[in-house]
Amino acid sequence: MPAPPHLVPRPARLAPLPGHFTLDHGTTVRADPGAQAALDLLRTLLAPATGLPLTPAETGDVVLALDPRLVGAGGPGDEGYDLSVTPYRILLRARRPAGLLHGVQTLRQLLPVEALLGTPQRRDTWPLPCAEITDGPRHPWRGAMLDVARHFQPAAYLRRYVDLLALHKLNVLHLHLTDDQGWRMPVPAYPRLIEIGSRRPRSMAGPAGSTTYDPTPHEGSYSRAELTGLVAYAAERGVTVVPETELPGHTRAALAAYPELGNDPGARLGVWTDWGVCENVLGVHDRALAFCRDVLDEVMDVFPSRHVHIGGDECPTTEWARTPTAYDRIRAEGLDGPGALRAWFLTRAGRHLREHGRTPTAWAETGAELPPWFTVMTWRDPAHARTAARRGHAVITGDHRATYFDYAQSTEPSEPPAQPGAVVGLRAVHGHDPAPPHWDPQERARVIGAQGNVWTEFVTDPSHIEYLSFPRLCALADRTWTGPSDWGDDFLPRLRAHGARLDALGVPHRPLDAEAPT
Ligand code: TNX
Repeated sequence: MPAPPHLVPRPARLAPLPGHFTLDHGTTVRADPGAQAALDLLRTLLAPATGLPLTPAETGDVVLALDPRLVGAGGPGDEGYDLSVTPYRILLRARRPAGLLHGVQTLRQLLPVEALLGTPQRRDTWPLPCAEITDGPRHPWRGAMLDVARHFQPAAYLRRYVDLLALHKLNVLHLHLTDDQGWRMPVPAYPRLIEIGSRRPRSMAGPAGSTTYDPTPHEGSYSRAELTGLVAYAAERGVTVVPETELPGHTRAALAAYPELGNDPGARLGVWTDWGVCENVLGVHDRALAFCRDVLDEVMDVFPSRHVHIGGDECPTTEWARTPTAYDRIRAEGLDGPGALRAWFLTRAGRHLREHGRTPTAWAETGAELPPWFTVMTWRDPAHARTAARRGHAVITGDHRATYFDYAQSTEPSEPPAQPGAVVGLRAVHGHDPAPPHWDPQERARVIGAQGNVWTEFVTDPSHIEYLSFPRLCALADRTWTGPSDWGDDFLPRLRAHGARLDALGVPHRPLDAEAPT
């Protein structure tokens, strides 16, 4: 039997077969009506390098078919597919369109690596090794978070990032749209969120390169059309864009625009130029609650995702402690204490989302502080994921020691600027198990997946985002799509071969031979 092709993520089941199928200018295709989107994607992806017309014909050499009765396609939900490559035919089948989109990415990885280049190649034939593949994901949530609040990235770049996620069968782009240092999404009733909140002034506090603040002025925001366009672009690639607007902390940019939303209506707060945790937070009053609803209404209008993220992390209570009426309000509801006030806020906002059929999603500070109908992302401590699962939450793990891609990938001095305080090596990502086997089966079942988080305090440009993301996202994709793999015998050799694909796509990444095989 031939050696298996090196794919990332590794398919659930792959049987290599002798021989090749060869795509050329005469190759015909047939797509079911429900498979048209997958065919469009295949054409779009292959066009720049191959120029292949993939002409439609009743008896296609390449067949893309939707088959709701398909039982072979592995994995939960809607994302599995079956792919059969023989010398005479390629047959890609799935129960749902999302599975076909993943199958297209597998086809793309089976082709010679030049197929991923962005310019026409002098090659008439494009062979793929024969194989039978039955594939599907282990976890339904396989994501990456990009913080576009600390440093804005243009919408065109987000499309490229979506392309890179889709190549790896990652299916969620979580956009961190607001924070103390910038508000990036327009909300029609609050124009100053952009006029003021999207512009970070020059900081006079000290030198460039500081790890506690950034002296450089910075600004940027998306138009509604850019965001809806991104949502559609991502959907065509099987990626859901999940928006996050932070509440009730990490809101200094909003408070700079509308001080009356905070705890001191007379305050003159600029957009924050420091990094870290800002003590200015939303006030406990009806104006702030109305603001949350208005923001979330616009968010729901622009983003159709089932999950809507409302932040919730790191909310200092300093200001609330100085405002006697803050606690009066929750005590009247039988609640008390700093944690209760934050939960009170999130619960209000969460109920609003629920009434509109969405699933409220938030960062977990302990895993035990929110109503169980929240989907939570754990980040501080791996133990929080189990606490949250025991309470009945759907859980996405984002443990900072394994999935925070703003930390450096090694201690080598050649690493680009990164969040100080920890190192998240490739091996930590590879070894991250979102739902460890020693947990109870019900607890494990509540873990819906994991995501890599690219916070951007120290990241200004796309090439830096990509260097931090790769190859760590490859390991995350392998872990969340396929499950554990042998580091030295399986993962590393596949990753090294996959490096040629990253290079063809012009993705800056940490060198792949830097990792020791044992
Ligand atoms: C913690 S994780 C944060 C972010 C920072 C990040 C830096 C989380 C929910 N909050 O605001 O950017 O650490 O690593």
